Amino acid sequence: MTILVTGGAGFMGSNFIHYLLKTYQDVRVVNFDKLTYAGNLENLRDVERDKRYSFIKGDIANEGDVERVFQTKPDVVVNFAAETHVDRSILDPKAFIMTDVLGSYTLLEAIKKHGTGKFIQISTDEVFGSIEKGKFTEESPFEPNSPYSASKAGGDHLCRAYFRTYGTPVIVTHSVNFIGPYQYPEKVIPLFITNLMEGKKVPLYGDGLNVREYIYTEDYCRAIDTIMTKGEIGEVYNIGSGNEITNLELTKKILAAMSTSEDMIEYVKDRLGHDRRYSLDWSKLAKLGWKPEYDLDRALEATIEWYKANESWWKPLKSGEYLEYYKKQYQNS
Ligand code: TDX
Repeated sequence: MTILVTGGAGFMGSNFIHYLLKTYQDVRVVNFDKLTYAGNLENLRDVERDKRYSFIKGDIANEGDVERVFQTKPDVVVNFAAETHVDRSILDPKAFIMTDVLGSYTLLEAIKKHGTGKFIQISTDEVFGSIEKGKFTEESPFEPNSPYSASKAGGDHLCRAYFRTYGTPVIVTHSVNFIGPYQYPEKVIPLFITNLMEGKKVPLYGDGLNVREYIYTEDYCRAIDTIMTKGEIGEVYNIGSGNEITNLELTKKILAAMSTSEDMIEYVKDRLGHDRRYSLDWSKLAKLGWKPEYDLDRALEATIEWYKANESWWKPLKSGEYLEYYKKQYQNS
């Protein structure tokens, strides 16, 4: 079986490639990645000589690149390729529209032409907007609030439309926030852990009372595998964990786990359009036999340990383009 993983050099894509190669002997994994700032072949250094693995550089929004990668005749396509950072989408939305909307369209067109067994769209809880109480189900309406979530919503709508119109074998997945190894140090958890390791303060947005739900990388990979093997074409699946926490509580947990004082918190200006809370009902996925195994404390412990052991992975990332981005991000505050 050939599995095409787009965005395989990114955080979740590379975790999923590791998972596939560990779990399945008889598999061929094609990693198709544009290698933007968030794509890093270092994430896959340990598998690059594995005969079951290959890498093709290219952009999901480029028809020629996509045509080339479909010559590998994938049985399954898992679309991890995306621009994902909300704050970057606020500063500069265009890349999000190009990759998350046009990229999804280009892949769907290629599948219309070449066919594949299943196309799994990786998406987010953010497309549903913010919810004060209760949980979003797969039927909740899309109410995106950032250029990032609007772009993801656009890609997801195209998936639905291609299934309805052309019978393209699409499954859309929406997930809560991730926690785990190889996450680029712009997202709150790796940013805070690595800042503290460097003796820097952690910038907490607004009142710190926004709520997020976190799933550990390993649990998430098993969820995608469950959907890949047992999910029904044309369906939508939410992936959650029940691990909900405010940013402030999360920050305090990180500070305590790293034996640092709460003086290291720096309250900064709130994110524009900052969603208050995300929460997903994932009972539909549970019916396929999946459940998460990591609670937040265990996930956090494993993640902090990984960042401590892999300073040589993240240190080089916190330079160059990264510093330019933070200059823009904080220039008016
Ligand atoms: O410096 C920070 N300070 C801070 O308080 C950063 C980067 C974030 N935050 C807050 C904002 C959010 O309430 O922490 C929370 C989490 O922020 P992010 O890690 O940026 O994630 P979020 O905005 O929730 O979006 C994430 O989850 C859904 C991913 O970035 C998306 O790609 C995914 O779809």
